[in-house]
Amino acid sequence: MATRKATPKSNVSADELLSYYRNMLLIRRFEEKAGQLYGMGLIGGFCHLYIGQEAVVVGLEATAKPDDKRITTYRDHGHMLACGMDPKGVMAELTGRDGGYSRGKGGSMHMFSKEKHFYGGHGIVGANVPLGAGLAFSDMYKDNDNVTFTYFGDGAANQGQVYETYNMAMLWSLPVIFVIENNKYAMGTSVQRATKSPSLWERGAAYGIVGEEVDGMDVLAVKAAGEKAVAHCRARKGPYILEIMTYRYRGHSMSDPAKYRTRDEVQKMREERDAIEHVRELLLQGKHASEEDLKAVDKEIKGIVSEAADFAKESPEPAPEELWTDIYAAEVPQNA
Ligand SMILES: Cc1ncc(C[n+]2csc(CCOP(=O)(O)OP(=O)(O)O)c2C)c(N)n1
Ligand SMILES: [Mg+2]
Repeated sequence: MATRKATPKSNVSADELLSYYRNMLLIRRFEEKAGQLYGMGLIGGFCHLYIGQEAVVVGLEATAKPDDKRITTYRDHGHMLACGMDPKGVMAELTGRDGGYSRGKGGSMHMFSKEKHFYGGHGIVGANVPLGAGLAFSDMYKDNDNVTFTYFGDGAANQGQVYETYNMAMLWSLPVIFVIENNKYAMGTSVQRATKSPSLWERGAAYGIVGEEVDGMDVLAVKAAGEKAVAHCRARKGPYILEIMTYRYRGHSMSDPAKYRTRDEVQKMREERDAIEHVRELLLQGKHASEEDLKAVDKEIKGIVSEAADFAKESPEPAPEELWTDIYAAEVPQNA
């Protein structure tokens, strides 16, 4: 692994650095386990793994306060874990069990947590972008200082509804951070094959929205950029775009022939730019943690993930009557 210097932009304590390591490792191990359960036939339907992209959500969550809102696409397990949702409930939803966040009826792409202000999990590419602006609109309306993190991919960034949303978000000065997770591919289509204007964040300029490109394999760079974006939105200066350059190591979903990129390309990223290895090196080089400390973290994470998998296997399937629940709202909230 090539050695990289610590990012000078962000001053973080040893405890913070260790917590990023832990949170990124939780996502990675959770996703590896989800991949295994899928292979065993315990997870049905779609399953899009986040392996490789962990620094994006962990870096941004480090800048959030609990009341901030988050909304994302179908590649969503990492976002749920990073905002503090219970790994057991997420894994049980993946296996379609009653103990899951949507009582086993939603699966990988459809989980929500009111408590953690996590608004999904959306299978329709781009559709969550206007919804994210709507969440931010509610906070503007209530006159609080919350922000909404609205995550979407490089592929989604070519959709028309994204630009309609940019226009309205800037017009109303909404406190929304548009987070483009540019992992270089939309299914099997590379960014270069999809557009002649590959700098996705710069498109905000057409609407007067500021933004920047960020190294998404460096959690400290993500955090530093996130802090700027959050401060901008909390100060009611309007939306902000973060185009975070990242990479997914696994296929688009579990059924991906992977013919659109070489093994060497993936291997090179893993070996030279892995975000977890980066933080591991910073911790060891800075003597913030010893090999033993990190082993203890690995062990703790393994325990959490295997407990989640056991829970997911043991939880019963939802009862047939559940088919008729959670379709329409039982009550319409008046002052939520
Ligand atoms: C409106 C719509 N069109 C097409 C699809 C099929 N589809 C699912 S994911 C995807 C690629 C999106 O890529 P990107 O936005 O880069 O996100 P990533 O998967 O890389 O995280 C496509 C075309 C869909 N779900 N919704
Ligand atoms: Mg993509």
